[in-house]
Amino acid sequence: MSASTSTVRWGRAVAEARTNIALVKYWGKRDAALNLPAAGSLSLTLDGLVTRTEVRFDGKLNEDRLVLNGKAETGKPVTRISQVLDLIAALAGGRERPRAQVESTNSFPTAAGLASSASAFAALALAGSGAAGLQLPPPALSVLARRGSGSAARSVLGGVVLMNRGTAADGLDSHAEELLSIDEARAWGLRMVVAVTSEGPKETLSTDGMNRTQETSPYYAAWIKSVDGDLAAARQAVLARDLPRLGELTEQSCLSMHASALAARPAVVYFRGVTIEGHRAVQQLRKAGTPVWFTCDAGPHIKALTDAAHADAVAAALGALPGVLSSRVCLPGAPAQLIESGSGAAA
Ligand code: 2P0
Repeated sequence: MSASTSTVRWGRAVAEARTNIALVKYWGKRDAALNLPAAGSLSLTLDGLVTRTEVRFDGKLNEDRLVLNGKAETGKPVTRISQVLDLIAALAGGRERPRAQVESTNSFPTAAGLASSASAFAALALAGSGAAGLQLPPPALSVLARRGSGSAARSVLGGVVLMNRGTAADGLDSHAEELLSIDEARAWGLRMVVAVTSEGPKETLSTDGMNRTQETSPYYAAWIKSVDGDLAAARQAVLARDLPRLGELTEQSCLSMHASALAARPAVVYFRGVTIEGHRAVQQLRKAGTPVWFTCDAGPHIKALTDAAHADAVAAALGALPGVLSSRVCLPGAPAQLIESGSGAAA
């Protein structure tokens, strides 16, 4: 082991991060190697959908190990966490690092299809850097999480989060920032209803879906061109606490993103029948006076932005749709948190 490595305190740490739902979506990259987004995005961090991750550097291990919800993983998931741990080692000044035991659990059933790389890589970035003795400020932590997964950059922060596209070639200005704290977002009364429509892993992974959209969709350029304006308008709507305007932009951004994906060749289709029925139900609720707006991500689940006074009724209405397995109301969530850190088994 190099001299510089021996000065790093390789220990263990535990961190928690929550998933987030984008109101202005991220879909496309300006640099694949550094995982830099082609445009900014805006999200709500959600309470209750938590990933808890322990990283323990251990000089006795000869490879990184990942245990996800009690099951040992191999292959690509391990390679992805190893890459983030290598970046942490570089930040810590170590030329080499001990291998690590990483154990991660989700507070929500992975089979429900809500398992998210956002909470996973935000928790990994915080636990990994903590286990290497680093106390990274939120922008640096967000940059690190972004290297694991673009949406993870946002889960480092709580409340309403703005992800900056950045312009620097090294990507160091491409990080998230808090636009409203968890307390401000809760005081406003923001709620996200999540209706789970199917079990099992998604059919096209987000990274593959967005890459295919970027490479083949004739509508990709128009989609990216629309994001800056939507983002500026959504930022204003958040600062003005204008829920109808934010909701309108949320629904537009989601449908524009999916329109670009639908036009990819071959098409990237995340909707199922129930997803479209969810959109229709949200429109009908809105016509009847409920402040609620539809969104969905790289999967068939229905999400609806609403307020505290209407969230239970929205969850009940979406929960009653044929094909919806369960629905829940999520409050704005907290930033990623370091739960424990200390010396571990690292030699
Ligand atoms: C978002 N999604 O803004 C968008 C909307 C899904 C649909 O960010 O390639 O898993 O790891 O950076 O973060 C999912 O993309 O993609 C995503 P990578 P990620 O939430």
